[in-house]
Amino acid sequence: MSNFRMIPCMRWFGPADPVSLADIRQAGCKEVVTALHHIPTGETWPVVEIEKRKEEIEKAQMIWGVVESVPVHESIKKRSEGWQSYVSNYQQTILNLASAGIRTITYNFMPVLDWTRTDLSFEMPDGSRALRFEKQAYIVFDLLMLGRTSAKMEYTPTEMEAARRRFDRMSRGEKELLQRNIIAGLPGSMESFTLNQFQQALDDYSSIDAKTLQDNLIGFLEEIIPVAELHAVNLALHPDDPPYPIFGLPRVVSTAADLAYILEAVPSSRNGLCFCTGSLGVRSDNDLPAMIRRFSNRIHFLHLRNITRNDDGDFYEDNHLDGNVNMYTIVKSVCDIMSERKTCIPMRPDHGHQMLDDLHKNTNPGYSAIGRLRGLAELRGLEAGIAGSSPI
Ligand code: CS2
Ligand code: MN
Repeated sequence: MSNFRMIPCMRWFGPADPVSLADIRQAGCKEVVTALHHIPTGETWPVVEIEKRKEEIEKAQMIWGVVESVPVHESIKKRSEGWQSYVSNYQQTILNLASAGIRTITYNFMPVLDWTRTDLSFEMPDGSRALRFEKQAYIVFDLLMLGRTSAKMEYTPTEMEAARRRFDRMSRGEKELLQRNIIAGLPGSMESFTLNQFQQALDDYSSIDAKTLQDNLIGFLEEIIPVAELHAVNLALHPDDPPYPIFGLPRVVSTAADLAYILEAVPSSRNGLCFCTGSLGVRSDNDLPAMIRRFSNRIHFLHLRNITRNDDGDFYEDNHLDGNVNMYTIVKSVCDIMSERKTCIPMRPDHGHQMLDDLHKNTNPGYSAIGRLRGLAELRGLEAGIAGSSPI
């Protein structure tokens, strides 16, 4: 039997999270994934605040294993005024976390918006609720509610006509809900916009194409990876979600070629990935098991989650063992790389369905306790079956 198992984790949004540390422990977690969400993006995380959070987790008999996320300030992504001082703050935060013994940091490099969905309460056939991205709803918002100027050039006449008909049928409440879902900030994302603020944030990127954004990412890594090396910290870049451009914004962390470019440009092993199967799996041209093998020793953290997609660009978050991501081949590949590398990789079930008692509770979309507990249990069972059948 292989000794190297994924480290079961769950994300915790801090003291205000309706899911408690005790809940997370009872779900079978050894480690907690969290961030200091109360510190504004761009500011240095003070040692005292880090220590306070760490002690709270240790009191609940777990470890703060992974930080998710230390968000990257927009000035760094745009290389606009003041970016150097935000880089210095980021470097100091890496050092402060390392001094507390926390050595894996997740971040993303998506402009303006973190992850994006159009429906946060999509009813599954069994009555549970899932998160969904529906292209037509996204077009309704982009074209008819936001009214982005170049949107017209990006959609077919049929798509625009269908969007107009849909918009005319929508009630005021449905329109408000759609807007809130897209720009009012999902759990974990630090930004929340009004329509005007959102348009302004998009305009700020008008001169930034994919090549520039990619250069800015590499430039950022060249500044922070030496610090991570010095303090033995693993940086784990989360892929784009969804993994294609939206609202005319460039995306540079979506494909195997994107990941290869980033990892080769800054070849240190500290420059690594948070391998999120739910994000990368939305593209049918991403061969996930092949990517796990290819980027093996650069994978520092795993988000295991499933999606069901269609050819229109719609997807919903499916049960962890159902959907287009073949979870058996994923977990099998992860077991293989862990025994090759002789290491255990932290893993969280990422999101889960709202189900059972949680349907009647106030929950963070995607982050209710029971759905994630189910996902984690299924993933660990799958792993135990695979690992148990392999030689020592
Ligand atoms: C989301 C994000 O994709 C996800 O899991 O929950 O909040 C994601 O964790 C961050 O973008 C990573 O920086
Ligand atoms: Mn993820």
